[in-house]
Order: sequence, then C-alpha cells, then structure tokens
Amino acid sequence: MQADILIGSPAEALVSNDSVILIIDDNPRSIKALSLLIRDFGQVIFATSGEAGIAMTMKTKPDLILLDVEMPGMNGYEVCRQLKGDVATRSSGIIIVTSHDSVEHEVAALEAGAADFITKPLNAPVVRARVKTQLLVKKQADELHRQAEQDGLTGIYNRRYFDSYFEQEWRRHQRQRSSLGLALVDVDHFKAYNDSYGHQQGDECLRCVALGLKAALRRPGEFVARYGGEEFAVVLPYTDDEELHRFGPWLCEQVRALKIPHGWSEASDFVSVSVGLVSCVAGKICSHTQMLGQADEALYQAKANGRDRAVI
Ligand code: GH3
Ligand code: MG
Ligand code: MG
Ligand code: MG
Ligand code: MG
Repeated sequence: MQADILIGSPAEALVSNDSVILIIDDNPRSIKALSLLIRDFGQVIFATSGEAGIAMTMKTKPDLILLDVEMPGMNGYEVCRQLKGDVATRSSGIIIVTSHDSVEHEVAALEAGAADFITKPLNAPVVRARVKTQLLVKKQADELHRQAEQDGLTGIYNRRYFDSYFEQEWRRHQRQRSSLGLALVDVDHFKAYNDSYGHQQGDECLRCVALGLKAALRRPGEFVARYGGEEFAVVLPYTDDEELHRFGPWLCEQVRALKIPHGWSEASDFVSVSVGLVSCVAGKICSHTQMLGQADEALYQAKANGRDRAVI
C-alpha cells in the first residue's frame, strides 16, 4: 500500500523521480504530514511499526527511510541498529524523525547508524533540505558502488566483482549440494589483432566480445565478468558437466557469429575464443580456487588443440 492511498493524492505526483522513500511511523497523521512535504522527491511508501518497516526495507530496498522513535514494539533506535547491521538493508539511508529534541537523543540516533536527525514539530524547508541531501548522498553512493564493480572498458562486471561473487556462489552451491559451472574465455590471437588493427580497434573488439558473451547467458543468476586483459569468466549456477558440453561450443559459436574480421588469426577469418570449462558438485573435492585452476588448464588444452573450441 502506498502513501497516496492514505492521503488521496494522484499517484503521478509521488513518482516524479526514481527514489523510493519509506516512512516508518506508528501514527498515520505523522505519515500523512511527512508524505505531503516530500512526495515530489520520489515514491513514498510507509509502514506503521518497526517490524513491518524492516520487512518492507528487505523487500523494496528504499533509498531513504524516515524513522519515528516512539513506537509500540521495536523503537526507532532498535530498528535503525538492525537495518544498519544487516548487509541486505544497510545501504538505505536513515533519518530519525522525533519530538525528542535533546542532544542525547540526537547522539543516540547517530550512534544507531542514522545519517541525520529531524525534530518535530516539522519545519517544512528543513525537512525538505535534509531529505534532498540524503537522497543525493545515496545517489552518489550508488554510483560509486556501480563503478567499483564495473569494468571501465566493456561495461560488464570487473575482476573485483567476479572474485567476491564467484566465491559467494561457490559457498552457496556447497551448502545446497548443487552443481556450479565456470567458463574461462580467452580471445584467440588477440596480440596479432592489436598489431594489425590497432589498439583502439582492439578495445572495440573487446567491448563487442563482452556484449556477445553477455547476450549468450541463458538464465538469471548467470554472469560474465572481465577476468583480465582479453579474458572473461562466466559463472553458471546449477550447471553440470552435461550442460557444459553444450554451453562451451555454443559460447564459441556466439563469438564467431559476431563476425569481427581477423585476417591474422590462424583459427578462422573472424575473431574467435577458446573456452575452458569446469563444474563442481558439493562433495567432490574442489575449492573455488581449484575450480579456477581446472578451468585454466582446460583453457590451455583448448589453445593447444587448435583454438576456437571448448574443453571440459
Ligand atoms: P592466444 O590465442 O594464445 O591467447 O594469443 P593472444 O595473442 O591472444 O595472447 P597474448 O597473451 O599473447 O596477448 C594478449 C594481448 O591482449 C596482449 C595485450 O596487449 C592485449 N590486451 C590486453 N588487454 C587489452 C586491452 O584492454 N585492450 C587492447 N586493445 N588489448 C589488450
Ligand atoms: Mg510514534
Ligand atoms: Mg590471455
Ligand atoms: Mg588470447
Ligand atoms: Mg600469444
């Protein structure tokens, strides 16, 4: 349920930009008053208890939370500590909104992890200025986060993202005793490509191959990252050897189908890739680093066997 239902204003007015603001307050009149002040900053949603607010934060990942202190059940400081202590919810900014205007309460709010503190009775320009500032801070943090996991040249995930999410996926699959697949992909004769077409064209080729690999993914949860210079890694959850035998050659085919001319490649007239694949089922002795090592060995074999092919 959205705040517009509560205050009866047109929905378009609340969704004037893409921010989501969650108001957690046990008093519907306070929710209404706050909503009216800030609704042009984004979509305003609300919850009337701390527990419901935490559940809604999990579900909707709001950009900003305006959090009341005095509520039956969990109070605002407890809610704030819990949200900030959980990786799933801690990226939402929190402003404590309270009628307690003492220094002690302000300090308690900041120590609980709140980014800011607003006192009641509400002062409209102050509320708007503080909300606007925190939404801006969140936008900047989101942008930094995106840059931290994106490869600057190709726009796909970078090595840092791969390192942390591949290990995380590996742990999850060990727990679930399910099969995890990994493919290492290396562009064939890429040094020759650079030498003959120039480094800039080489960059363009890498962008094109990266997008081609991304388009070749089949299921949600799969991702491709730039692993190194002209190497890419594809993580394939719930994928066993049998599926890899189809996926590997298909990946090669997808890159060949891009038809990027490469006159100096021995493998074909177009840019091609070699692929090393491995799958791991829980119980089989393999760590995530052993998986990488095995995929690398398979890739080496694919190169040795003539390139433009997949080896499992
Ligand atoms: P192989 O088929 O055995 O993989 O041969 P190769 O020539 O592809 O492999 P090698 O490791 O000899 O050369 C890789 C080349 O990739 C050398 C390097 O200059 C180039 N490279 C790495 N990163 C980039 C990049 O970001 N842009 C461009 N244009 N070239 C890059
Ligand atoms: Mg209250
Ligand atoms: Mg290489
Ligand atoms: Mg290469
Ligand atoms: Mg070489």
